[in-house]
Amino acid sequence: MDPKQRSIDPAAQQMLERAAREELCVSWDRFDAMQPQCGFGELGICCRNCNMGPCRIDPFGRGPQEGVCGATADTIVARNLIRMIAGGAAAHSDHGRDVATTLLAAVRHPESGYKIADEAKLQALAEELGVETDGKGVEQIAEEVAEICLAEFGQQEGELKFAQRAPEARKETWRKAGIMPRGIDREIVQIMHQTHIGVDGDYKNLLLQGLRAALGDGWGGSMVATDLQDVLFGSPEPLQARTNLGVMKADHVNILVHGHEPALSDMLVEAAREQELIDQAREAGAAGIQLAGLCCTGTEILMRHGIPSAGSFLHQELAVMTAAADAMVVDVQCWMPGLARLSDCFHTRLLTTSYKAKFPGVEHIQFEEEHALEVARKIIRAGIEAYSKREPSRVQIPQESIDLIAGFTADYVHTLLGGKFRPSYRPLNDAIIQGRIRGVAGVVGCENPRHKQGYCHVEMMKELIKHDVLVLATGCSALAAAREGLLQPETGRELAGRGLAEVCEAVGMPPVLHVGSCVDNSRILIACCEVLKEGGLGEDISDLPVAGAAPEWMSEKAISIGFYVVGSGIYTVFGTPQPVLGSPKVNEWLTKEMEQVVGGCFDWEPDPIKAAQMMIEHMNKKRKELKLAPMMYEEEVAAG
Ligand code: SF4
Ligand code: MSK
Repeated sequence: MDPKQRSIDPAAQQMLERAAREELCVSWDRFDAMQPQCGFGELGICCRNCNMGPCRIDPFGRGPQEGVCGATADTIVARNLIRMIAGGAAAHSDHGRDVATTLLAAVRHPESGYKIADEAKLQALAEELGVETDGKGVEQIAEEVAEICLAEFGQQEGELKFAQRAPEARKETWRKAGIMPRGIDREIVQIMHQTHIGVDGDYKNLLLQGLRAALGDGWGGSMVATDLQDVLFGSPEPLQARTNLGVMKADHVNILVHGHEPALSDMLVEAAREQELIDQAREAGAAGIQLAGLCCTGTEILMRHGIPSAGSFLHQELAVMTAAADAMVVDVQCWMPGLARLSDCFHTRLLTTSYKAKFPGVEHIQFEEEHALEVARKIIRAGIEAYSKREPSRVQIPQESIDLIAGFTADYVHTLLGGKFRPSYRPLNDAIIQGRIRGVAGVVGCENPRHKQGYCHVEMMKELIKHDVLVLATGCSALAAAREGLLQPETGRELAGRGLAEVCEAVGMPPVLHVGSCVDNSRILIACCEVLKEGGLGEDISDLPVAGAAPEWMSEKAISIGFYVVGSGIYTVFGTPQPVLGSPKVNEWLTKEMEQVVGGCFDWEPDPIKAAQMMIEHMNKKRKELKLAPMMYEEEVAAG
């Protein structure tokens, strides 16, 4: 296929041309080879939950309508879906647990090299969690906070501490629906139990448990991850960085760090700056060490240290194909097993580091928090060794790279809008109330070779900002926006509607704010809470003119995020449908009836412009319900 049909990014297109020329296989090729994909799987109507099966329901009504046990399409679809939620919530939340154990390692093992970077955030968190701080040192407070957070994961009964941050009205909704989350471990175990052969056959009951587990992720595991990462590695503040494959340097040792958890990547930042290692790189003939990120672990070090990002999910194989990636270090989530074979075609040393994420034949350097800095040094040395095996004649690094601003947290927005001396969300609320800003959209999630890479993210965001919608982006979505210049104040403002552009200009921000990695979608929930606290826009998140979208989603984590966002009362549009169309009843519940339960629901729309219009329509409806002023420049917007 023409590379231009596969990605909107010229750098990706160049690498795809190379792949075709050199007959290298990447995810897009494997996607094509997989066609036609299994229709039963797409519709969600195959079941392998016991050995009487596998069973599949005939979607045309001509064959079996029940599995061997008698499970209907509704049961099978709902069971499969909430097992996906369990997978996604587990990934985020286990990440959160790892951060809590890293915080413990930081205080119990000073030799680990970790330091507490944001003591103010630690103090605030301690106060919120009821930790007595008087007379205690930072280490002791951090230890107690980490232990309380760890206990949240296994909490058997009662309400999560972090879920108390939600507005009262929201908590009441959850209690009434029986979906106030307990510890995520319990919620996930319950999903696995409930979906076992011969347990729950009620699709609505199954979906409610899916919601409960997802809420335990968003208001539990992911939120713990975000908060403790800020404590340990520092709360991000807006900074300038660069992204795309062009950040790799032909004359440097290039070390790419890929995955999700900053425990290792943050330490690699420190190690890569050590003079001894830089000298070793120079002795090997390189000009220095270039560290660059991929996916969310890349975003973690981008927004805290300005380390460049080589790209998003679909860039991972393309980065190896530059023939200049000396080491690619992966931790957990979103690294493709296909990297193993591809890196063998080059000199790249692919290194796994987590006991949870290995691959046959791939070199493993075990990451241990207690010796984090030592492990990071070992990885850098591996990259330097690999550099000497590089074949300079094969190196082809695309020139493309672009500046971006990242690091807009819910906390920082206070200062950004209200100023250092009177931090406040008031200016944002006022801009929404007066009709300069129509509403706020969270455009998040992955990439997927099913779509032209980046196209849906970018077109949706352009349509939204044109209609005065402030966009918050995370993960791969934010990186797609960055590659198009949408994270630059000037470029972004040119594309924004007049009302939004005026606000952006007044505070010096782009109309698309990069708020972090996948787990940082929890920051969007907190931002909604802050807007409500500021007043004038209702009592509950479901009152706000806000919407969510995952236009190019692919992972189970995206489904969990979707469910906790909708469960928090936010209308959300997914690009392609979740695998539920095999049950019209489940589909109806997710896209309509769920709104009666939680005040939000899903929609599926592959066309990004239409999807953006659906989100805008939803915001208009909410504005009307709140009796807000008409949009200031509506006629200009309508005239294009
Ligand atoms: Fe078939 Fe029921 Fe077993 Fe699923 S649980 S494989 S539908 S018999
Ligand atoms: S990395 S989960 S592809 S956003 Fe978080 Fe990107 Fe999706 Fe992975």
